[in-house]
Amino acid sequence: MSEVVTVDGARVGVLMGSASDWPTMEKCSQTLAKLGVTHECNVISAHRAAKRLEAYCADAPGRGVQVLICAAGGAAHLAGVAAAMTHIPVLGCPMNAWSTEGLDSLLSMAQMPKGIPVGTLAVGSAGAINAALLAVSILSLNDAELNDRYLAFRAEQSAATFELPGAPGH
Ligand code: RP5
Repeated sequence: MSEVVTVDGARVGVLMGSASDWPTMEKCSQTLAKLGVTHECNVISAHRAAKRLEAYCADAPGRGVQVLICAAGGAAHLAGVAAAMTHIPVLGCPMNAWSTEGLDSLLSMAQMPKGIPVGTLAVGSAGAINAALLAVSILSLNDAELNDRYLAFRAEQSAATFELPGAPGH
């Protein structure tokens, strides 16, 4: 499917450079869903579908999308190009694609020249999940119910207990 998929009421747009990024970015989508954030997911490569990316970035904020999460690997330009084409916050998820364990993607996103920011997360699953949480944190600033859900999530995480079989006191 090459058409852009839009979701009514989506507040976050998750973009990937390739469908091969989905196994990692599915964790981002699952985290957004867990916190009740309506979102949409699309593969729109900055390199292979530049005009579609431009159209998406022009259209999404007007539909209510408030944060973009962009995942890409290799020479990962997706987040930077998206950030150049829209003023809404862009979070970058570097993928561990085919070489350098994702360092190439990390630097491509983190080393944006001044003027066009990309909030870059960690390589791989940790960054994918944290991008969702950071998007939730941003949206929570103007959404009391979402803020409550986010605080509950953090409290639950803090309360988690850890079994260490054989360790003193466990
Ligand atoms: C990037 O190249 C994608 O974001 C992906 O991480 C990587 C490999 O893409 P495929 O060759 O698997 O399509 O553009």
